[in-house]
Amino acid sequence: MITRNPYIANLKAGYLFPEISKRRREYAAAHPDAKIISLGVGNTTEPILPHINAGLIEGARKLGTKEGYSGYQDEGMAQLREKISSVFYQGKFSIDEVFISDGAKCDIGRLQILFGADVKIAVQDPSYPVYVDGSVLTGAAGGWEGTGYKGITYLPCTAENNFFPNLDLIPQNSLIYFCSPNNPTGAVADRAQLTKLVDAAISKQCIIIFDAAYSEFIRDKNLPKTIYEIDKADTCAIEVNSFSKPAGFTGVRLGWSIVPKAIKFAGGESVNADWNRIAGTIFNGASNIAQEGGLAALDDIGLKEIRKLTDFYLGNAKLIRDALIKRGIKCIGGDNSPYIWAHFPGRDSWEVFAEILEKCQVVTTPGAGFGPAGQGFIRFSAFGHRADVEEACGRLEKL
Ligand code: PGU
Repeated sequence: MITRNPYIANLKAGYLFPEISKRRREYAAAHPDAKIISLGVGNTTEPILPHINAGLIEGARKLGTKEGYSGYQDEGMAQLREKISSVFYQGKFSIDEVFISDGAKCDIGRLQILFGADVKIAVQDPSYPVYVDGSVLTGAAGGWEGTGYKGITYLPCTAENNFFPNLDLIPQNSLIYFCSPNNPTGAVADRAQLTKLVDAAISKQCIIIFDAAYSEFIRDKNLPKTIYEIDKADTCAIEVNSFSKPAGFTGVRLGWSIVPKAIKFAGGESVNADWNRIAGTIFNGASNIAQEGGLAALDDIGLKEIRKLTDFYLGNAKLIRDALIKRGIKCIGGDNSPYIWAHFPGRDSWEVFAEILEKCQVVTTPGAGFGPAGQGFIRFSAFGHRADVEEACGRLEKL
């Protein structure tokens, strides 16, 4: 018999979100009359807005015509890559630095192949579980030890440090995962903080994978929406992003990664060239239909729809935040991000998760699922229908 991949055996628990779904199903089975509301997984709920949807429909229509048909498209539709560079990065990147993906999560998984099993990892704690679990899968992290995985440097982001980590903890020559607006805390790093991060990465010869999946939720004009607003970030940072949350494409699947040509490995080799090689080998591109939808999302009307949709979810976030504050629960996030990070000091977050489910029939996500520093916190997602969010907020009175 073939032996099991030992890296998979290193994973301590199942992936966080299926575990939450399992607990929800178990609760529903035991309480068949409960009207459960999910503020758990960050899954979009609102219909795709008409102009962007028309782009998707047009994409499908074109495939049924001789003139409009298209097949494999290597790194993605050139027009979309150009548009991404001009809309989000003032045309700073050439199209061969913009890689279209089927979503940020999928690209994070593939990007880990760039660095292999020997790379040192530094990660915000708490953070989106794919950074750590993916590192375990590639062998860059070892087995579970104490409260975390061996080989991972956890960078605690707590109320004490205003949810921005101590950069002195970052090891030399490491791969740093950084997400802003952050999932799960909702904290957004300001320009001075990101400048410090880039400076630390350069001086310690690190590469940053910057996850900007929630950048379209930033409303404060002083907050950077991309790491490339920071000088020299193009020498040390890869950025991943997605149409999932801003355009409602969680089920459509479309994202992108910026891999600047200026980033080099220790031996001087081009990271961009290696990424091109990897992507060409194991990825055959995002759906052409999704890419047509992406193009529609980035023209003037599409961008207005993105604004409208993100405004809607931010409206939900405000309701949740206000409801929690009214209950005397301290929280952050929810103003420039669709997540609210609520503090239940001294409590076990899985226990609080169970209590909220029991008393309010509201599904949340326990902070401990995002890393050791998430203990004592609960993440509330603002992705829901307004009526459900309003009802959930009312039920939070029972806490
Ligand atoms: N990056 C971050 C920081 C995310 O929070 C998510 C989704 C993604 C990437 C995924 O983007 P795609 O472009 O759709 O691949 N996070 C959600 C969904 C859970 C999951 O497993 O992806 C969440 O609830 O955290």
